[in-house]
Amino acid sequence: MDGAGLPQVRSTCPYCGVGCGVLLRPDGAGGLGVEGDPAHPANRGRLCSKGMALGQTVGLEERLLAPRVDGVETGWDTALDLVATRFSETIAKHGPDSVAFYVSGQLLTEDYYVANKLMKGFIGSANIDTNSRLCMASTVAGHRRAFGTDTVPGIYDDLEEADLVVLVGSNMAWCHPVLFRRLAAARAERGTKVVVVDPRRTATCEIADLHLKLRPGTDVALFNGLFAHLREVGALDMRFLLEHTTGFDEAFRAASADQIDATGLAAGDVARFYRMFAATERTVTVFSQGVNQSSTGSDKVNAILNCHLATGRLGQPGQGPFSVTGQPNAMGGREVGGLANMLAAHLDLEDAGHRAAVRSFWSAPAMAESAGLKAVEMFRAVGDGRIKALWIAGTNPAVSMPDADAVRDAIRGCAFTVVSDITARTDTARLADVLLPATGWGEKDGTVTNSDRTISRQRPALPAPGQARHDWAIFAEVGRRMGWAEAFDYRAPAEIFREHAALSKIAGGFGRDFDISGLADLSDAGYEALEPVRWPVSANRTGGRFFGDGRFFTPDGRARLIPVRQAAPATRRSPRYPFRLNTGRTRDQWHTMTRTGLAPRLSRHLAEPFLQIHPSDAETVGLEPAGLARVTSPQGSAILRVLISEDAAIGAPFAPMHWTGETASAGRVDALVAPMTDAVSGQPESKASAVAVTPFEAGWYGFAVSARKPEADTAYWARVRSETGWRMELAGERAEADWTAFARDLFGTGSEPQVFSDAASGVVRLAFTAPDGTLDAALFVSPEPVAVARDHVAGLIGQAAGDVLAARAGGAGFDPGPTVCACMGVGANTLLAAIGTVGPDLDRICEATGAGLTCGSCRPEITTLIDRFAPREAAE
Ligand SMILES: Nc1nc2c(c(=O)[nH]1)N[C@H]1C(S)=C(S)[C@@H](COP(=O)(O)OP(=O)(O)OC[C@H]3O[C@@H](n4cnc5c(=O)[nH]c(N)nc54)[C@H](O)[C@@H]3O)O[C@H]1N2
Ligand SMILES: Nc1nc2c(c(=O)[nH]1)N[C@H]1C(S)=C(S)[C@@H](COP(=O)(O)OP(=O)(O)OC[C@H]3O[C@@H](n4cnc5c(=O)[nH]c(N)nc54)[C@H](O)[C@@H]3O)O[C@H]1N2
Ligand code: SF4
Ligand SMILES: [Mo]
Repeated sequence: MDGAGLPQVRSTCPYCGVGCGVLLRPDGAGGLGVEGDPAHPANRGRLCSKGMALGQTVGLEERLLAPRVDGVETGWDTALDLVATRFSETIAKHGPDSVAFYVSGQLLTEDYYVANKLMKGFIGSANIDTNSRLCMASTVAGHRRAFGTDTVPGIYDDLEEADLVVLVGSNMAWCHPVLFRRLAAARAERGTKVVVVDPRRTATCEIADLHLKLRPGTDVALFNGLFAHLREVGALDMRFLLEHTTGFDEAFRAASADQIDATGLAAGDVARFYRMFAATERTVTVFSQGVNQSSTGSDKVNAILNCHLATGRLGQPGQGPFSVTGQPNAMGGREVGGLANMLAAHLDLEDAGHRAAVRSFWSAPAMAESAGLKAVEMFRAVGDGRIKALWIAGTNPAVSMPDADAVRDAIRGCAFTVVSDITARTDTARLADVLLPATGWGEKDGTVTNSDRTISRQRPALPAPGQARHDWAIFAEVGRRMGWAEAFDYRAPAEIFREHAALSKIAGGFGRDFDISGLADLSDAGYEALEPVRWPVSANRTGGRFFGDGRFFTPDGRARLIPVRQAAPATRRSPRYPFRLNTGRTRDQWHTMTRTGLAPRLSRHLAEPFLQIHPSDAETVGLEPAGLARVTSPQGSAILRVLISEDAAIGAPFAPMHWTGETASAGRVDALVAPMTDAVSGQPESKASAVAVTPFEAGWYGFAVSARKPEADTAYWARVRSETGWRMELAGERAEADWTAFARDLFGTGSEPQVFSDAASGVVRLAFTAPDGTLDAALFVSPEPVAVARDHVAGLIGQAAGDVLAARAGGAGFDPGPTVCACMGVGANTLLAAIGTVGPDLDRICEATGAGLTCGSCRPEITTLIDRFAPREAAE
């Protein structure tokens, strides 16, 4: 209880794999106060901008509140009967492999466990795959090849105890911000050296002693070169290699056959990195999607693991390879075996003994015997009719899968599609035959596992809205209706958790890593009160690091070094498609924006789909700053705002993955991504598609603000929320003949606007006022990219309409510029002004402006502004 007497609920942030603890304080009217939990070991009270804004995302405006069949609201009985009947009929007629589930690392462990059990033990197919295939599959494959199991050896504290941290293909400053702050703090304290390996310069480079801007897809060459260097300088741990590993000779031979030139890096930089690595016992190598999302992702992982095994650097404080997971429950999904090629509890689907043990534990009538279809293959099978009934839960594949237009068409063409989501307004939900309303974060009740194996509770602080039900309850009810009443007779998540924990004892018995049997007898009250706990939790041991004892989960107990060779990305460039498109994340949006998009303050930072492109590339293809680019690939096309920046790699522009058909006209970058996958893991290559870039020749540009959601039908538009309603960027090929008619359509109004029109410049401005004289909507049109102070104009909605049409619209007030600090709404111009007055001191600038003091996620960007714009002599 807090001072106000309202109950305070301890829960976990639903976004990234850092897994920060949060304290929730419901206000009794549907709202939620959110702060960091000082007692949670992952964040110790810190939160990033996304966590801080969680309270702005729990409103019910966009929520799906009742089941729908063919777009018509219905009761649960009708919807679930239909789902059970259609799945049963399809299986009876075409066999178990004619149906599939596509689920998500954002489901809770209990949800995931039930879905996996239903498919693998009862339907009798392994056609359950997950968006983790797009995310962690290469790491899973690499871990299993080297360790025998999918085991993350280290813990977060290692980042603070290391003397060298190498970040490979990880933009930690934006994607794991709280972990980044922990690392930055440790570095300030003990002088940790940081190396970033990324083809582009990111905010993460702010704390880098060395940034290796390697050519895309050449990490294997870099780490193979390191392996060879380690031997050359005598940095190998011969005892560890002899006693605890196999495969050295072959792996070393493969490594020495590679040429470091492939990376395109300066020899001096490479030598410096190799010297640092060789000399530093306490080294942690963090890796993320720049490694995983590659046609050689598994080999990249093993190239990194080889170097740690060769030096014996793992399982000790401050040492080890460290895969940081993306989604809040990526790890939990792996633990329940949610991938099509895994069983439950880190057991192997291909092992008959493991299968038999799980079959008997579940009393399963029809165990899957072999691996099911991995995501890319699965949607191909949906497209060609082999899969006839599909259930998608907690993910938005029409946006996030490679070759997204083809995936969208496949889902649309599927004979029967079920989608469980919290909203109907997603590109995927729009294609569903049956739409099921799930409870969302803040309402859900269960567990998640973060990147360092810590299991934490998500606890409900809000009631389930409308008819929404928990995902586990929906899967279980369908299981019961398909005829397996006893096996799916769950009444509470604690029961499911206990079963999951009991099953892991079998895994422990087989000598596997994932054993939480110590939690199998947890009472309901114990589950309710469960504190964050790191697995394993068994009679033998709790938490800690793996492999410190040199024992691995392979048949001979030794780790394997894996021979890997550098290979170019699978998608080939050509004169027609000369660029490599890199894709990924921005600081304040989460994936397809269904939740972060609800928080106006998160939409102020990078509020449009963009193409970050190097000045030399921009010049080659004739792009203008702030203009628009058309990007095409053999798969599809997109129109993106041009952001010219030396941070981008030459030849490899970058675009965010967040924009959808709901938020932009042509911003879905996965429409461009080729469905090429890693041969070992099946993970798609999301970061190296061959594309062409040309200017989009806009006849006009527009900017709109509105109290209500505007609807456009122009070649380019992108729409986000503002504190007062909505704002939208627009462009079209040819100017409209009648801007008043256009604006009325845009804003859905019949009323008469005030119009300012300047024939000489082609500038047109229209303003609609509400009956009380306040500004309702406004549109700014110009033949050039529109220059107005956007935040200022958005702020005029609901105010006296006054000067919005004045010649220098927005010029009246100071333009704070694009938002840098989302928590306090501090813009770049405000920060530049502060740099001018207080000098190039980060803390003083933060004090002066209020930026960077709340969650700190923007501190790397403020440092960049200081580096670039502070007067040189003052900066010394
Ligand atoms: N703000 C925010 N945070 C998130 C998410 C989000 O949507 N928004 N999503 C979460 C999820 S699910 C995930 S998986 C993580 C992802 O976290 P990250 O992996 O850190 O994020 P990405 O932006 O996908 O990609 C990381 C970097 O890989 C680089 N890269 C591209 N190609 C190569 C290459 O060939 N080699 C190397 N070394 N690097 C390369 C890119 O330039 C990019 O900077 O983030 C999690 N956190
Ligand atoms: N080009 C490119 N593509 C990528 C990536 C990339 O870097 N580049 N990254 C890939 C990676 S790593 C990932 S993880 C994926 C992420 O891609 P997705 O998983 O497709 O993205 P999300 O927006 O997180 O989708 C989650 C969906 O679940 C819904 N939802 C939220 N909470 C709940 C709940 O409790 N229950 C249910 N049933 N639904 C819920 C949300 O409204 C949303 O529609 O994208 C992948 N695609
Ligand atoms: S770092 Fe941010 S997004 Fe990730 S769990 Fe923590 S608060 Fe949530
Ligand atoms: Mo991910």
